[in-house]
Amino acid sequence: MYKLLSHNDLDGVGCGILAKLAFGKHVKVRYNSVSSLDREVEWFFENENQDTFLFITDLSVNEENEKKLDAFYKAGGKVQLLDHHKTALSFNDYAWGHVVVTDDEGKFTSATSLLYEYLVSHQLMEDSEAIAEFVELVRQYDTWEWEKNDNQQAQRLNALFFLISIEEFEEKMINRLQTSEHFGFDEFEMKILDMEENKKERYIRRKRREVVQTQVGEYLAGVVYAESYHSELGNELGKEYPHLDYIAILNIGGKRVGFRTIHDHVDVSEVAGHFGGGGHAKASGCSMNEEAYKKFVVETFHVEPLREDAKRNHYNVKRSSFGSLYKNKKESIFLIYPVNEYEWAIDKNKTKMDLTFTSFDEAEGHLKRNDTAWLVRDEVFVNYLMDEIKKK
Ligand SMILES: [Mn+2]
Repeated sequence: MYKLLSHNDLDGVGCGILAKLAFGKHVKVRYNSVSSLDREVEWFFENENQDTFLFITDLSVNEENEKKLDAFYKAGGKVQLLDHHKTALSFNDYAWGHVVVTDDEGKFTSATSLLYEYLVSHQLMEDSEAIAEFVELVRQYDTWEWEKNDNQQAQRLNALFFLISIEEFEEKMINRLQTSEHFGFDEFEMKILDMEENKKERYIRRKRREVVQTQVGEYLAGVVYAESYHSELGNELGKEYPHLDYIAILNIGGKRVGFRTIHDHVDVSEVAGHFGGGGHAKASGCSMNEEAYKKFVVETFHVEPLREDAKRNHYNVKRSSFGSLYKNKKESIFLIYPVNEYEWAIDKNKTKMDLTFTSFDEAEGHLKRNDTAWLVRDEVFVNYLMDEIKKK
């Protein structure tokens, strides 16, 4: 018998699907949240036949279970942990641990891609084109490579995963992978995926107007409440407000915080680690402990949300040689403009500020971080210019 304990996201369930394809009815699969895995491992030791081969994928265990697993392995037990999270690298110290963040070609791995490689190389499964395509979609989704590659199929696979129950998803995928030459969606799935996409876009548009900005330690965070679409939301908000170091997504009901960043200078697994959580450099999470609750909920509750930059302007646009006009809640007016080819300056209420910047983006970042200003609409800009002309 085999037992697989895996994460309850697409990558984790991808592992369950592979295990069922390989072992059929000889495997029991349980999906877990980050926090429920350790209970399942304890249950395994207390109740399961100790001849069972235990796989743990996409998650890692606490110190106590780490010791138990090692003792189990040393006493002849069969166990294999496969993970791709940076925070789990220390499990490579064990013969039963295999943690790889990037493969030999420098590509980011996922738990599903690691398990596929394991099963094929141990001759527990035959490789197939459809399965390899499915595994690659899961990997691209889990590592965000799909975005760079604009791989909509990977994004849609995850959307489908959230539209139906895990059981239904497993069943559909197992059938498809056993019978099709190539992986794809059927017509009905395509239709509901289109509808889902529109719904998600509206949701994210609304959330863009609910972000509050707060300093947490050395970083400036954007804080938003959301129960759904965490990955896409974190990414969209990060791009909308690039001056923020990361986005903290609060799920009050689940008492969880998710962290996302689009920046290379921030490692959100460290941010989550500070609050007792973990994850990847670009995506991580933690339980909402007292400190996180205070920082992200209590201290931000009365802060007004950020205003979006005006989007449909023709005249007041960013990086314009005529200058770009901003405003903030204190009714201060800011103009960012180039002084020469190498230098950008900011006028605050028509007085030049001391600092200068090497690029527009640097100047704007400074303005948004320190003065929470937004790009105003064309008509405000035009009035501003008329005023200037009148004075002259
Ligand atoms: Mn994963």
